[in-house]
Amino acid sequence: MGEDDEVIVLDLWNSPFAARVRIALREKGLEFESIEQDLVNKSSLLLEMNPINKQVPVLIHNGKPICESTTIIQYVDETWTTTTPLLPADPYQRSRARFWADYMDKKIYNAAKKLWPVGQEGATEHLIECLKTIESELGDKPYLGGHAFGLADINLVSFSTMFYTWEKCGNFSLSAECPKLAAWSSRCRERDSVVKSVPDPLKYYDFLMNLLEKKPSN
Ligand code: GS8
Repeated sequence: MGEDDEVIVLDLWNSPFAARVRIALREKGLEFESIEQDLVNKSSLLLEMNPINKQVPVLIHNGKPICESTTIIQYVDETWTTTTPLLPADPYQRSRARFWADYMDKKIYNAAKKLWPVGQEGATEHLIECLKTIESELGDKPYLGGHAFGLADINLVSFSTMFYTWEKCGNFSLSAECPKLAAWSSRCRERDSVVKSVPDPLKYYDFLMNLLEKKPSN
């Protein structure tokens, strides 16, 4: 990173998508400024930097905005190449990393969203089925990409802040259903980049319960 590089994250402590960006930057050993956003009253900076989606996270690198967490991680990897690759070099393995990174959003996140405020019919079973698919892809590898922690791991470990909430709302045990995935989560959560970036699962659970209590039911 050049001395003049300015790296800013339009951030939100409880956003798993923003956590991904914090993890990627920390894996690269980069210094960055985090600017916490208010999603109820969106800042003019957020609206200017992400006018299409108006969402966090946004990475602002030397004044240029990059949006969408998975795109940001890939940008970070392609921009700061000297340390800790986040994607494999081989094109086929890169495509697999991207496939699994996408699976976390399309399948896991969408399945988990159905657990609250009131669990929908079959929501827990569907989420467990999706988690088992990852369990099987993981097999006996330490990380989804093999020996190196990378893009697909980042996209899933960002959700680990919600694992306890999923277990409580879905009434299941991750370690009983998917022991390899639970062990993978503990392994990832020993990494400094993850410890510093992913909020404590109990804190996330309390935050969500408070939010749901305040929301009128309809
Ligand atoms: C999702 C970002 C997102 O949902 C990504 O970056 O990967 N696909 C995107 N951000 C939420 C906060 S996290 O729940 C957000 O900014 N919501 C505000 C809004 O949609 O208005």
